[in-house]
Amino acid sequence: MRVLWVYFDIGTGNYLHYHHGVGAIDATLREHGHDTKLLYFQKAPTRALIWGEVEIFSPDAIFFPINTHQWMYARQVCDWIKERFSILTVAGGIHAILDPENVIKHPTLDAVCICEGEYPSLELVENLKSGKPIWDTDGFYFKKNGEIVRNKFVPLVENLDEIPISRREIWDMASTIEDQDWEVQIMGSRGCPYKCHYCANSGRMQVYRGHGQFIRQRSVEHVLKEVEVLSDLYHFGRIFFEDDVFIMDKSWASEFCKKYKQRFSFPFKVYIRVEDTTYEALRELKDAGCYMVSIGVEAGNERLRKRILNRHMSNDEIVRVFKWLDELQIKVWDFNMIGFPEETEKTIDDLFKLNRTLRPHIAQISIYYPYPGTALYKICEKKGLLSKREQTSYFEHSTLKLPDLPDDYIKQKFFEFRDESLKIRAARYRKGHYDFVERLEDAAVKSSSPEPIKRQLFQINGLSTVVILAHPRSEATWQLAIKPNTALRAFLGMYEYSWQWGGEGAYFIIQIEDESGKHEVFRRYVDPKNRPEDRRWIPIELDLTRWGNKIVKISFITEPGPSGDLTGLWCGWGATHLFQKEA
Ligand code: B12
Ligand code: SF4
Repeated sequence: MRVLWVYFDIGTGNYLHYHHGVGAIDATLREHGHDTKLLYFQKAPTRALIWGEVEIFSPDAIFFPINTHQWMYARQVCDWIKERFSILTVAGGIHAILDPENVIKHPTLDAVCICEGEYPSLELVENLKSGKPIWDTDGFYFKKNGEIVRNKFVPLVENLDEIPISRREIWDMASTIEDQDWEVQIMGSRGCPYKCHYCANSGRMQVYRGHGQFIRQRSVEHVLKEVEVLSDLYHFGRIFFEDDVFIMDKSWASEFCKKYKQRFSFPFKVYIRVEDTTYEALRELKDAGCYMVSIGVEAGNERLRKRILNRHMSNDEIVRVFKWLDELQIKVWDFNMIGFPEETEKTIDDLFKLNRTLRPHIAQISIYYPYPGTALYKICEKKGLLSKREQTSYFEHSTLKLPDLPDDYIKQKFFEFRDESLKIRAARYRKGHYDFVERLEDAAVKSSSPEPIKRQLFQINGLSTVVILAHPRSEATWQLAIKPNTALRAFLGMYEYSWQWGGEGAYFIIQIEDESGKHEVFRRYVDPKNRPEDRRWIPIELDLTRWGNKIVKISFITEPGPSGDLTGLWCGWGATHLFQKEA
């Protein structure tokens, strides 16, 4: 049988992503000889494209893995398919599990998988193949002659090692890995012991009750086998173990660390939860090659965190774990959210403050999105806070009607937090005795571009740093006392967007104004679109000794190239700082 996967990954940062659920079901189907293909969309497709693909592959069933954000795209594509074909349309995934009654109501959808999909999908496809009726396949709700048929829930897969390791054939893995900065993702477990009110896992725990063990872990050997299989097939440099909480079972984590480091040297990252984390567990992770952990901070206000989010860790506990991570030199990526019910200006402020204390390497912010089937969704519903708006990601707008916090305010705080996170990062990587990127607020700025001068994370040839983003024409000026023996260092770069389109490069200019007037001390034309040698970080160093012990105005100026075309000139002043040379 032929199964066509249609997977939407729209509004999720423009990086290609792998999906473990699809991988696991796909490996199960392939093991039984079924033919599969993936249509992967980062932009909404057109009807003509969908029709063309369906005609070419001629599937027997079309499978939609859906989360809440992507359900709107799946619905649309389902409608288009049914305009022309009578192929079985099936939805599954977290949104289908948490809200099956609403999902199955969609007129052009034939079936919804209400549980883990490996065995039910196999049975469905085998039934199709043998020509048996499909309507009594367990694990699904069906629409049969306009009536909804609700079949039994299939117990959770008891032994995860039974699920074949996916070779990820339907994915364009080479591009996905490169897009993910040479990282592959693996999951060693299912389930989470916590019950955070906003998280789909807490809803899933309810739905799965009575159907088997919610928390399951693959054997260490099986996970290591997957690393081996993937490293035989693909070229990658790092691994992300995306288990919801990597250190759930300390003896499992310890055994994993010991065995992993004997066989592999890929640096890796994991999610951890503050309460489960001990110094010893972190030390073992570090020793095995863990270079980064992700931690949910989510709220800075302890009361809000406990009452609304059902997260019971204290700020002190969070600070303690961050200290350990600093000591062990493990980087941290923390997750934060704003826009909860009962959120106030003060609780948002608390989140900023806590992050300033924690100094994560990356601080991610999103706007709370109520997922059907979760405890917090029900609270929002009860309080009348839900709007009918759907959003394609949680980086857009609040979908709640919060009486005290207008959407515009939340959005403004969202952007402020993003800038704050870059400031924290710039401070962490502070260079020299005066770092201009960190001290951007001290500058007088002028810009004729609609994009203001601001901090931005630039990645060029895999090396990322926070820059002062300065679309031409722009000028940022600092008034400073220059210490004796000072030099200025910077890395100039134009973002990879500017390599393909837009204007013909830009001038990076440094000007110093002293009592005798203005002096242009540096000018460099950078044109990555036409000059491949400019597709890199360009290091510069200037001797400022002649201004030692003087107060000067130092300006970083960007101007368009000779054509005067201002489009797409993403100019970045990276790691721009003053330092004292050896005497
Ligand atoms: C790894 C992960 C990612 C990865 C991989 C994406 C993915 N969709 O799997 C990345 C980093 C890319 C990611 C991105 C996002 N994620 Co995410 N992610 C997870 C995480 C931690 C694990 C998912 C996982 O692999 N689980 C294990 C697999 C085996 O389970 P599964 O995917 O549910 O699949 C099983 C069943 O659902 C079913 N099934 C799944 N699909 C189908 C399809 C058919 C046809 C059938 C029959 C069955 C079926 O069978 C599968 C096997 O048993 C979960 C939390 C969690 N524990 O689930 C959040 C989670 C899925 N993410 C979430 C969100 C919000 C996002 C983003 C929207 C965030 C954003 N950037 O805007 C994007 C969306 C990306 C996308 N297009 O799906 C939410 C989704 C909530 C919701 N109700 O929609 C979750 C649940 C976390 C949360 N906040 O509660 N995520
Ligand atoms: S700890 Fe993480 S995965 Fe577990 S319920 Fe909370 S948010 Fe979800």
